[in-house]
Amino acid sequence: MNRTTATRELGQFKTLEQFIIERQESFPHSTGAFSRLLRDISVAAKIVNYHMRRAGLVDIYGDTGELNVQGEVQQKMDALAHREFVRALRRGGECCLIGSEEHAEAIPIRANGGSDGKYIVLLDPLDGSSNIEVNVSVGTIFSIYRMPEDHVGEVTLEDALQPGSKQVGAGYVVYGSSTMLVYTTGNGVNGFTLDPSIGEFLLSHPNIRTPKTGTMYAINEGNYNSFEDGLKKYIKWCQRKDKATGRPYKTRYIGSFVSDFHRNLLKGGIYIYPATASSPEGKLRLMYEANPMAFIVEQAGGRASDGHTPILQKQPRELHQRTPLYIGSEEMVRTAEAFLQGEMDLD
Ligand code: AHM
Ligand code: MG
Repeated sequence: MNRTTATRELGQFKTLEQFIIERQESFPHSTGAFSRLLRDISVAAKIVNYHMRRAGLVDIYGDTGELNVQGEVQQKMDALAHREFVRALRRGGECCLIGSEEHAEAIPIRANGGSDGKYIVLLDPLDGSSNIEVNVSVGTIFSIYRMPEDHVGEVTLEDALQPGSKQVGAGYVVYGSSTMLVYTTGNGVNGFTLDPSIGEFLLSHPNIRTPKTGTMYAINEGNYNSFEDGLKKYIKWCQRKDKATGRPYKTRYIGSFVSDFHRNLLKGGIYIYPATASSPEGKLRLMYEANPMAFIVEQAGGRASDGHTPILQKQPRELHQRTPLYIGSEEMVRTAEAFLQGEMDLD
């Protein structure tokens, strides 16, 4: 794809905005609210990208001296990204409630003129932010729900606690060697690369399909001793030589979920963050990390589970709930599940 795009002129690409409008026109009763919401998100992503590209030159490295709701050190860029996304969504007026990794409570939004938007946005404004100082890719992850039909009164967190299968949109932005926005609305997955010269996201990766299997696994193996037995066996299986399946697989762990996920989505692979001794529920958050990526991966032909239950079927109990996560190429995730459930063993 990149080989051909290199020779294409800018004007031949569809912009994100054009793409969104074309999709919207195929829904005759659409009010355009969802399209405007996506536009608001993309504007915030461009602002965060602008700041990120200058990290090292201005005072945005390092931590704020505060802990976030998870008890983790909040990086200055975490706080900045949170502020920009909340601002853009507030200004846009299509969103009635925001849940963010960087804020303990859900944030209700009262839009211009008092009328509430009808979408709920849950996000990790800057995932993997401890990597910024060393110039490693980081990302934003977002999940979109509609307000429940039967909603009455004030908007509360209860309205957001819907299983991932109810998402109406999800996406991520990876701030890497280029900046890309990848999203789905349940009708395939499309990727857009930011052209910094014209400030537009351009459709560079239409209709992304993830390989059925791959040769890369991503896991923090430093935690090996606290993995459950089935997972230990699966890791050993990945490392064994086998011509037919291309093993031993390669370990590739950036420690930045969006980047690890993005690589696996395009090339095939599995990302695992299991329950460990220090994170007995897993580390990643169900509502704004696992759910949106699970929606995307399934739309691209892949699979996501907590090792037993599909991620999108899990009923959330709280905003910052964690979950073990096995996500990526369908065959690889199924094999890992088979080891966890005792259906496969090392011979
Ligand atoms: P964050 O949301 O606080 O940035 O944490 C999530 C990150 C993921 O991007 C990454 O895959 C994982 O934490 C790495 O964790 P570990 O250092 O335990 O391997
Ligand atoms: Mg995160």
